[in-house]
Amino acid sequence: QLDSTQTRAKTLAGLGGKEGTVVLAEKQTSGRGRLNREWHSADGGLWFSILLRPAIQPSQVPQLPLIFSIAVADALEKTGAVTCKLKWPNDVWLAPKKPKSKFKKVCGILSEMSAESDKVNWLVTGIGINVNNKIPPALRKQAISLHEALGHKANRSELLVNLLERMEKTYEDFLKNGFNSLRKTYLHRSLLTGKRVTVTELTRTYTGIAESIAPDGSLLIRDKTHKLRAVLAGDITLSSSPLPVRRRGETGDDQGGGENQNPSNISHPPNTPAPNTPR
Ligand code: BT5
Repeated sequence: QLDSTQTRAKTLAGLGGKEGTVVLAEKQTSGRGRLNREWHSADGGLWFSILLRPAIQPSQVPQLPLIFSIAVADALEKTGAVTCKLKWPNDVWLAPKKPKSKFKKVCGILSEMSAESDKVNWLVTGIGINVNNKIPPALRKQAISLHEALGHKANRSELLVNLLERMEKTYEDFLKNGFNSLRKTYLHRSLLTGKRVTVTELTRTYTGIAESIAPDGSLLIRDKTHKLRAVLAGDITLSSSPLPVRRRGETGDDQGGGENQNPSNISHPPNTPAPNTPR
């Protein structure tokens, strides 16, 4: 039992711990999400953090939760009849493989780093997966466990070994070829693409259609004035209310949904911090 695998891994990072060090807990008493939100981490889940020392620019760090979420989705699907989707920037959502199943959050990823302006000293990526743990009543509308989706308990050690192997492979691929080489795979699993969403950034909230993921990993939103905005950090909720899209003239026909390979006219919010970085 630990307060948080994240805290322990960061201490090890400061003491010169090696790349690839994994801190795993049966249970966390102070598991955390982004912005210090509480992360429920009871017995039976998979709660771990990995210490990495990638030779990348600090601006690329937000791409790591994206690539690791692909590895989590693949490893979870390997356990049985479940389907996974990726919710930008750091969630994996899961549903039993049957018609009309509802997707809910099964995994959250948190990245924290120590960096200089052009160098990452270390990066600690925390992964929390609801495997056989009970979901507390307050979270049941939004969270699901693998046990619940499969209808039986899952083997956590098999899942962990499989996941670590996939993470290593994805990480090597990313270091060699960059995020863009994994972008199509991410888009293929994206929960948000084509959906109406509400974006909450540090200083503003707006609605739009999630159109694609940019080559740098930011989420591209077509807002109601038809402007394409790149979201670097923020919370995204799927909105159920209809979104009035102001058309370009009378003939505009794009309400989103397609993949925009070469987005022009992208607006970046000023002074937006990188996602998942400690504040
Ligand atoms: C995350 O944050 O999703 C990142 C979670 C990272 C947890 C891992 S576990 C190992 C390592 N050690 C740690 O201390 N942390 C990492 P965020 O996107 O901010 O989502 C947090 C929100 O998810 C909360 O505010 C709740 O609404 C919801 N939540 C809390 N516990 C959950 C759970 N077990 N399953 C699904 N949703 C949960």
